[in-house]
Amino acid sequence: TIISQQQEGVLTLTLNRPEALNAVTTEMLVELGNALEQAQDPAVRVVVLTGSGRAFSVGQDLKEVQGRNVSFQAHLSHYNRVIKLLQQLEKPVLAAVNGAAAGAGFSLTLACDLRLASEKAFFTPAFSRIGLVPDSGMSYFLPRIIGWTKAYDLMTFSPRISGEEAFEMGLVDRIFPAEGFEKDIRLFATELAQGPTLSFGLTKQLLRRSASSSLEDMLDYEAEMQEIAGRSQDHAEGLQAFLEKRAPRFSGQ
Ligand code: LHQ
Repeated sequence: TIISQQQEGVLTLTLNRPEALNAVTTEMLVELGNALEQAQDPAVRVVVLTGSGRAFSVGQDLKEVQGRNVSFQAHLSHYNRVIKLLQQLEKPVLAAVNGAAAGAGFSLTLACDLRLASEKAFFTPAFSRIGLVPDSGMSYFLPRIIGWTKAYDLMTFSPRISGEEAFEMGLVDRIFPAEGFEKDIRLFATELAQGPTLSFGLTKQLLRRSASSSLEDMLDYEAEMQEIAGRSQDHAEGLQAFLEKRAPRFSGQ
């Protein structure tokens, strides 16, 4: 249910149940979690999460849980493992949103570092429409990305948000034409993978800490991270390339 492909430092993980609009099953979550654990390999410098067919993912496969007296807490532990792995990866994680992202499918995109959307993408929280509350990190990420009130509004009324609207509210970072979307994502990701990915990873750690820290703490933590970045090969190369007026060749180390 997950296709994993690695090329030029980019690991692409594709949610692959196109006949079910990539509705999420337990099997898919276990496979995705395992693939994300493998993505810790330093040869992987960027991770792309996308969906096959016309949707990104419509969230939990409601047929899998319907009529079964599931423990929501137990079931969500599978989602939560994936959300934590996406956040903990010390490298850029890109959501390439090719179509519908609903419910926990929407949440998955929020745990990624950037959302790159096709013109055909749309987002809908969906939870409130079936009497549930947001899960899989949505209540954490959404207010931090678009602000408290807007997040409350979306999570309560659950409208369909087009890629364009999502872009305007800062939920989507780039929009690409539907035609050639895969190629555009590949180019974007490959270029990013040639960047100073160690510094990207440290920056991600800073942002994570920033979500619940004081200025004092952040100043100390920035200095700590800069101590690491400042001793990296990429910093030495970046500095030298700047002085020699040429393009840097970063290794991610
Ligand atoms: C689906 C689904 C789906 C099964 C479309 N499941 N079949 C965690 C813990 C435990 C339990 C519960 O959940 C969670 C986390 C969650 O993710 S809860 C939220 C689950 N997701 C939703 O509620 C979204 C439901 N889907 C929709 O609102 C629409 O399908 C959207 C807006 C995503 C797409 O609309 P359309 O493009 O108009 O497509 P459609 O509605 O016609 O759907 C196509 C087919 O896919 C249809 O089946 P059919 O047999 O009529 O062709 C849908 O029933 C099926 N489908 N989502 N989540």
